[in-house]
Amino acid sequence: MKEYVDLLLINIGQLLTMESVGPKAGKAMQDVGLLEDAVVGIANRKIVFIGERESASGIQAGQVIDCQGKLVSPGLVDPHTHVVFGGSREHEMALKQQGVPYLEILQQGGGILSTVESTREATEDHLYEKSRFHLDRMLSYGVTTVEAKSGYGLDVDTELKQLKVAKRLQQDHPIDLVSTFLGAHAIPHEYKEDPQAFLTEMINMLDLIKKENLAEFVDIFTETGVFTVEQSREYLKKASEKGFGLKIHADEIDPLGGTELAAELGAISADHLVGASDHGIQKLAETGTIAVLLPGTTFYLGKETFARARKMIDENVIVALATDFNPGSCPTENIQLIMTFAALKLKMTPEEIWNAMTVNAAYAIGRGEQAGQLVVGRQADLVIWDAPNYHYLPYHYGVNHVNTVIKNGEVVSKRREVSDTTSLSSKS
Ligand code: IZC
Ligand code: ZN
Repeated sequence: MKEYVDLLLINIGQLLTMESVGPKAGKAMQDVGLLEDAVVGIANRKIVFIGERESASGIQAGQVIDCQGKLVSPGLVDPHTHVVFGGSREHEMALKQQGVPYLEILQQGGGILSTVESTREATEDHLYEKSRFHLDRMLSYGVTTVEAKSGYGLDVDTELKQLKVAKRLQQDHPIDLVSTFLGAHAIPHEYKEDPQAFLTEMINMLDLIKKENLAEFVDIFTETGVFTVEQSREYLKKASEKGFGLKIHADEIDPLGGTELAAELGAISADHLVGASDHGIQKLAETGTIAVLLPGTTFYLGKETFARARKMIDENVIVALATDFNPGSCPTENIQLIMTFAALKLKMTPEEIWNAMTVNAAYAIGRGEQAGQLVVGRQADLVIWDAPNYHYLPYHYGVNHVNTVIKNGEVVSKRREVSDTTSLSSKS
C-alpha cells in the first residue's frame, strides 16, 4: 500500500469491482465484485488500492472525493458504435412511421447510403469535430472505452478518412477508442451490379489499414440484400489471414446464419443476434465468441422480438451490451437507456447488465485486460453515480445518473456537487 496517492475516493456506498480472470458466462454474470463502504486510491493514473473504509487511514492524498454513500463502478465500455459519420437521418422518421422497413429504405438508396453521401461530402476536420461532440456526450454518460466502426465511405478515400478521424480521437479524446473497419457495410450504388468487385476493393485496403494501424477488427453486415453468408465467410477469412480480429453484424433482421459463421471463424464477437438460431447460440457457447446485444436498435426499429438473452445466458454464452450508436437504427449515446431495455426487453438481471457493459464489453473489443474492472494496477477509469445502489440505474430510466467520470485517474466530467442520494431509495 502507498502512503501517498493523487486521488482518494472515500465513503463509497457500493463499489462494483467487477473483478474477473476473464469474460463471464452464465451464473458467473451474477457476480459484480461488490464491496460496501469502500475506498479507492489512485496514483500515477492507476488504481493503487481498494479496500474498506479503515484502509485509507494514514494515507495522504492530493485530492479527496467524498462519495457520500454513492455507487461507484468501472467506466462503462461501449463495444459497438458507428460514432464517426456525416449528417443525420431524421427525415426517415416519417417513413418509419408509415411502416417502411429499414432494409427497404436502404434498397431505395436511403438509410446507410444516405449517411454515406453525407460522410463522403464531409471534410476530415468536420467529421472529427462532429465525432468529438458525440464522444463528449458518451463520456458524460459514463463511457470511458468505445469501439468505433467505419463503413460510411464505401470507397477507399472516405473509409480512410473515417479511420483517420477515429485514430486522431484516440490520441486526443479522454475516451479510449478501438477501431473497426466496416468497409463491407452496404453495397455502394456504383457497385450495385457487382458486389464481389466491391468486396475485392475493400479487401485490397486491408494491407494499408494494417500498415497505418488504422483498425484492429474487420466487420461485415451479413444481411438480406447486403452481404450473404458465403460472401461474408470469404471476406472475413481474408481479413483473418491478414491478422485482423473479426466481428459480424449477424442475424440483426433476418436469420441468415451469421451467428454460426462468427463461431465457425472464431470471431471475437457476433453482434445483434435477434434472429440467432438455437444451433447458433450453442456454437457461441462452445467457441467463446461474445454475443454483443443491441436492444436499443431493436426498440428503434419497432420490432416486437428481441434477442434471446435469457437463453444465451442459460446456455453459457458470454453476453455483452452496447448502444450501436448510429444515425439510422439507434441514434442515442445514452448507454444507461440501454440498461433499461436490457432489463425490460432482454430480461437481464442488474448484475448481468453491469457485467455486460464492463468486463464482457471490454473483452468483446480486445480490452479485457485494460478496462471494465476495478483492480489494483489497472488504469483508473471510474464513474461515481448519483445512485444509492446498482439496481437503481436500469430502473430509473431515460436520464443521466452520472455524477463524476474519472478517466486515467483524472476527473474528466462532473455534474455537480455530490448530494445525498441515499434518500432516493429505502435500500441504501
Ligand atoms: O447507419 O443504419 N444496422 N448498420 C447495420 C446500421 C444499422 C447503421 C445504420
Ligand atoms: Zn452496428
